[in-house]
Amino acid sequence: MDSCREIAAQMVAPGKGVLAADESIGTMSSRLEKAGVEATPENRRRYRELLSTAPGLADGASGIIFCDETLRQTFTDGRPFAEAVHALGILPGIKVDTGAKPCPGLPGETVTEGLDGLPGRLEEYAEIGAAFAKWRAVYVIDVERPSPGAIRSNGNALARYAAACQAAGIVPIVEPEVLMDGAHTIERCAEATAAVHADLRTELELLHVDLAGIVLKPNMVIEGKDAAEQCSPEQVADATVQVLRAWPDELAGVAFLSGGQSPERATANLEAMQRHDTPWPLTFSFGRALVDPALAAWHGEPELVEAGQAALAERVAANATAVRSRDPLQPA
Ligand code: 5MM
Repeated sequence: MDSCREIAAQMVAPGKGVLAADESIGTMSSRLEKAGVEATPENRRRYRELLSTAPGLADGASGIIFCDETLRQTFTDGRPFAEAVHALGILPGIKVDTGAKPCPGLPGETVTEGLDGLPGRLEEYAEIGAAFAKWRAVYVIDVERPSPGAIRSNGNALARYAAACQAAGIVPIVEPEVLMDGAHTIERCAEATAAVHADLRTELELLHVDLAGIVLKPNMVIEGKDAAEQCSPEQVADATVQVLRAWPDELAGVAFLSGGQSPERATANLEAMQRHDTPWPLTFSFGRALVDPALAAWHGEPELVEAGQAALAERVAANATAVRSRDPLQPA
């Protein structure tokens, strides 16, 4: 348990965030194809190696989340991904959920699956070298949703996952994502996110999950992507921190997902959060807001690997700088 606390603290150390490169095979394949790259296991491997070996990545990234396929692949030089990123000073993590699936009894809502056999899988991932894991629950907003059933089903699954991870000595990233889909207001997002978090805290407590040994990965509290007006970074930061204040001080840290925001907006919102005095660090665990520019710059061309890496390094550095602005000991 103590090792979970130490690793969680490393993951959210000042000036550091986590790169989410754990797209499932289906998601990664469609993103590659959209970028004009053939969706093969080798191209998915090349892309993850490009990301992992971006020069200076360890300056701003404490960890990288991979999916099962990547964790079983190797760098071009034959070293397994976990071993190779460890050597770069970066913690390897593994997405262990098997996806958000339609929830029986709750049309239009999902429950994330993957609990069957989880303790055995975690044992194997620990042997392969994973330091932390990730599980993402997904909640939609509309007039009647997220429903109490979806909130409770997903909260319980997140807690069971987190408890299993800590028993295996692996830090759980606990990701309750309230989607930006829709035209809802920031106030409605705050209401839904608060309800999701309240249930999640109860479920985590019931299963004796040590909050000092988890990293919470929530959505920012923000208007829906089809809303008429976009909120300012200050409005997003105020609303987000207000919802997060219900979490106890012992929580190791908060690492936000980007949720479909532009890379620049996600960074500006993260930067605005730093002006709030909170008992836990507020950092990033972005996927698209870090990797989209890299994929666009690379688009599968061997001679553009450096351009892709430069695009990733630029986004990681921007977010690391934003996060560093809260620490008076670090230059902003
Ligand atoms: C990288 O995307 C992750 C996995 O997605 P799928 O299993 O659906 O392919 C995803 O969980 C990601 O870690 C989070 O949603 C954060 O990513 P964004 O892009 O929202 O920052």
